[in-house]
Amino acid sequence: MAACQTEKKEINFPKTDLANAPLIPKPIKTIPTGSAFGLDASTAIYTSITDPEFEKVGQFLSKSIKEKIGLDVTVNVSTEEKLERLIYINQSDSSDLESPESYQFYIKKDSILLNAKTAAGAFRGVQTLRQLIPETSNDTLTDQPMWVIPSGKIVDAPKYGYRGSMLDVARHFFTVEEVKKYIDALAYYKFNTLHLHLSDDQGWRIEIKSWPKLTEVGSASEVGGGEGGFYTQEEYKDLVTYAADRHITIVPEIDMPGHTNAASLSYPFLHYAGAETPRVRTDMKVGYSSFDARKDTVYSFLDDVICEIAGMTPGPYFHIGGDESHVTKKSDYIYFVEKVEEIVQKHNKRMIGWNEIAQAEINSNSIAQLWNEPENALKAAENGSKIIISPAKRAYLDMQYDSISEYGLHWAGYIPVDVGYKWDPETYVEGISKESILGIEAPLWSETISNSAELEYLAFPRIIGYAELGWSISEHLNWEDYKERLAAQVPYLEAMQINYYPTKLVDWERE
Ligand code: TNX
Repeated sequence: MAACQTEKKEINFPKTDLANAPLIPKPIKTIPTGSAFGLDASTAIYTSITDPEFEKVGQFLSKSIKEKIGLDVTVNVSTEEKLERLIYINQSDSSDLESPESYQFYIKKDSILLNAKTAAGAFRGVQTLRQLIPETSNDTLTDQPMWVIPSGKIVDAPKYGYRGSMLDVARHFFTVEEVKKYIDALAYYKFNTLHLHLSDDQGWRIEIKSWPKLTEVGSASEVGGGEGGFYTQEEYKDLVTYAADRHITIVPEIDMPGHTNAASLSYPFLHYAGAETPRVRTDMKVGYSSFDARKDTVYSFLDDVICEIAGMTPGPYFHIGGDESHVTKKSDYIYFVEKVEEIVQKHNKRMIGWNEIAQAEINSNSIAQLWNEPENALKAAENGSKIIISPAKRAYLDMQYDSISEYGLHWAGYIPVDVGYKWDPETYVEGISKESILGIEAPLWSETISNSAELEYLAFPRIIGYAELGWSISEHLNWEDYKERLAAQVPYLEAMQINYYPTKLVDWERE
């Protein structure tokens, strides 16, 4: 060291407690060491370069830091002269990292080490770090502003490999920008799946090149009489990529054989004799439409539709709906589900359907999504299928908070924020073992909502609780502790301009 170069000064950090950081979802283990890492203009991010996806995670972190506190932090730039502190995102083969989404943090005075096996794990870890960065800097510790991050170790992994939300873009259409905004918030709370309900009686929302009338005719309506809309294939692919950049898988759903009025209106040969005659529908009724399960042409049509959508969907799943086919004869329904399952598999996707599909002899590789009475899901689980837990009484984001809630329905009851949180998917459905559960999903049906502000009013804050139910171990699910951490989400929600229902059950940390 040159004689007149001053020695690095010790920074006198205030005492910190990593264990009390308001992280959601709560990590498996946090071991505080009482000191801190000072994020400042002399900090740089480095990542493993063995996998280019790790560098992308580093870029995501850098962009998030810039957005949150306005600080520029370089990624994998080695010429940084004044570099004093570093954040290293490391691809690690450590056997402590059990699942692909596991991660570990070692936060020390001069370095933050984030270990993960996969870029998805690193990305989940980065969300934890985003939550640890304070909104305001401490300007007295050194001669430049410093954002104080509590030191210690974090060991974390998700409880379930499937943690999702569903958005109904059929009852009301939501634009690409609106869906992206929702994806951003899902990513922040470590969700890994967005299920898009792309078709229903009131509208068909995805361009199918071989059957153009689906959108020419079937997309121009929605509940309440609005103009509807649809995603072109380019727009859908853009959404898939945007989600993938956040390690979120898109699950496309074409709901059938019921909920198909818009499709049958576009192509009348699809219509089933026992169903109501197709016409433009803008009401909220369910259970009156159906495809004709006994016509070969219906299956050629579906082969094209599933082929085109599967071709744009890198994720492993295709959701066939299958709910509320009240006018389809049971034998026709069963025949239909079994035929469509073959088509889905032919296009190399794993079938998901609402729990009614278990009336058919479905393959054990197919997945049933539980939403109402459990008998069908229990039958599916007995036959070896995995189950997605979405009970309407607990996990439906479109249920009103209370009797004076502005938006939403209440056929499954009211779901105040605490009721939405106080249950455990692992034990909620008697008879479904832990091993059978693929994960949890919170659906948002859109009969009563038509833009981001309304979507957010129903989704937030409840979706944040479902993030924790899907990720954190059962021992950590505790409303009293959670509601304190939830209150601390306000700066994030406000910065992102996310509308939320300010329930009186939570003492919100507002200015
Ligand atoms: C039931 S849940 C439905 C939807 C409605 C929703 C409204 C399910 C599989 N089907 O068609 O939009 O209730 O809450």
